[in-house]
Amino acid sequence: MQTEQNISNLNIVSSPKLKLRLLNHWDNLNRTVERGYAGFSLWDWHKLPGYIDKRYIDYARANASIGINGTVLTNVNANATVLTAPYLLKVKVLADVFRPYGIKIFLTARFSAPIEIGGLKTADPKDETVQIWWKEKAKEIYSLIPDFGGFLVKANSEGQPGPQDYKRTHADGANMLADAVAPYKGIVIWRAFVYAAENPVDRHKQAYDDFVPLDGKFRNNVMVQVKNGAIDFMPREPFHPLFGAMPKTPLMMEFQVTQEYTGQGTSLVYLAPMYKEVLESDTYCNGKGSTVAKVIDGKLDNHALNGMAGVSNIGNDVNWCGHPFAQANWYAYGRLCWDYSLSSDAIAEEWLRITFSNNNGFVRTAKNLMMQSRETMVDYMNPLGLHHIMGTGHHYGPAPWVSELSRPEWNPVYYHKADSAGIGFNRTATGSNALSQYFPEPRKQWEDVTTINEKYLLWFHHVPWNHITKSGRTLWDELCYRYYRGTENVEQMQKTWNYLKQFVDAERHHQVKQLLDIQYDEAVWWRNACLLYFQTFSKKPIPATYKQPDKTLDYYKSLKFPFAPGN
Ligand code: GCW
Repeated sequence: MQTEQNISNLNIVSSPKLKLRLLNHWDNLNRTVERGYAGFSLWDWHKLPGYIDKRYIDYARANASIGINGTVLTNVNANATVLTAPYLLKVKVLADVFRPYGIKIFLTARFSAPIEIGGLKTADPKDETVQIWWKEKAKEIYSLIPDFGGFLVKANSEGQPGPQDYKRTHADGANMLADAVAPYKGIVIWRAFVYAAENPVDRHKQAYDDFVPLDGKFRNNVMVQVKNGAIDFMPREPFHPLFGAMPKTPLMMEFQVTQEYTGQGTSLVYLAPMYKEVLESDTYCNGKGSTVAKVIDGKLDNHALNGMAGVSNIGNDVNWCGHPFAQANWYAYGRLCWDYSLSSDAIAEEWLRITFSNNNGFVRTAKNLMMQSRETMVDYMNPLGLHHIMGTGHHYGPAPWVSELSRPEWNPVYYHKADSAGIGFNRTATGSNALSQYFPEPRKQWEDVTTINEKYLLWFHHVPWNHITKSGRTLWDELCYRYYRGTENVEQMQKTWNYLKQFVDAERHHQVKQLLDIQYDEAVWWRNACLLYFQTFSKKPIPATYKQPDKTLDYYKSLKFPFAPGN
């Protein structure tokens, strides 16, 4: 009705393509939100269970309207306290509020909970007292929440405890929890986002190395949740090589809706094109047409379980997501869970019509703005396959020069490998050979610098500065071209938004305008800082036709953001 379509002859049959359509909140019990840019957590744990904030109901309604049917309330960097009796009473109240809207609750399980809140000496999954502890915990949870969805677990990654602490495998850990929830039809979602500082192998390869040997070893109520790419929600990543490589295990997609690496709280970046790019990528695991979407919907391998998870961008901000356009990403994520074959364009159009205006001129122009925003962001942040060159800790802004962090794979220099010869990560057979983890067709396409789609060029290759790219420009000139094109496009976005003033209420127009001004400054900052730094290796000038950076590299290196949000 809000899109003003004729409803006199409604005849619509639509059923979801995926069964589990989940939000993953990275919300801490103290209400801070890891990588959250929309205020504090919605969950007011202190006042629960007595006080039911009206927003819990609004949250459930909003999610139900786009088909989201489950929510993980707590951060994957987990706190065992949520599994204690007083907190479970609070969780029960939320479950009761969400139930009428068809939304199930899941919790993150801290693997060491039996020690921390159970008083046991170990959390070894092969230890019987540990197994019994989890069985009792599951029984307690289900007595309060009979339709509890299950556990999401991040184990043995970035300091989280896990089965490997006891020389057990991820499957041993997941299966122990799966056995505890199985009597109640619960499931365990085990994350594949694992990498270890002690492991000298290219971080790109580590999850595959760990998980592929475990294919077929998980209980049938376990799903393995895989991020869209092998590194970490970068502005652009090739699809994760695990998709298609574990046919005996249902793999769940994990997208990031919150904009940790894609402009945080200040940038207008519509993410549906990024999600679609991954979903439509062809893994070739069962021959041509074996897209990532077909792997996760389970049809290729007859899996009963299937689903997607999106790391939430929701907080207690007055408009839920902070940036007025960030809500489009929540919306688009939900719509794609329901039907991943919808186009980004169609979803943007729906969202604009129900959010701003049905004026066709407005919709056409604003949709263009949204549709180009992701490519623009890639251009001014991470063009040509560059990745992981952001600031330390808060991940805000550029810092490709960082090289001193204790873990090698936390340093941007690990990823871009710029030197006097060139730039990029050689992941071919002469380098880390991460490409060997892909099926032959994508591998062949990507291993050859002449056939690779240049959007992935520096992701897979270390390329000489004088290499001639498809445009005819040298690599260095192409890098400059893309960084400048990105900032020019943000300028264009500002102009377009100014033109749209006539269609949008003054308050929201002004909000977006101010944010676009910040985005422009950030784009120039990314461009200048990265080009000045890479220039110390290329020793080539930024072509004179471009406006030259007005600040020095030292200036950019000196910038500090001690209280940047989400950290
Ligand atoms: O993207 C990175 C984030 C961490 C996050 C981690 C993960 C929850 O920087 O904040 O931790 O990934 O996905 O586990």
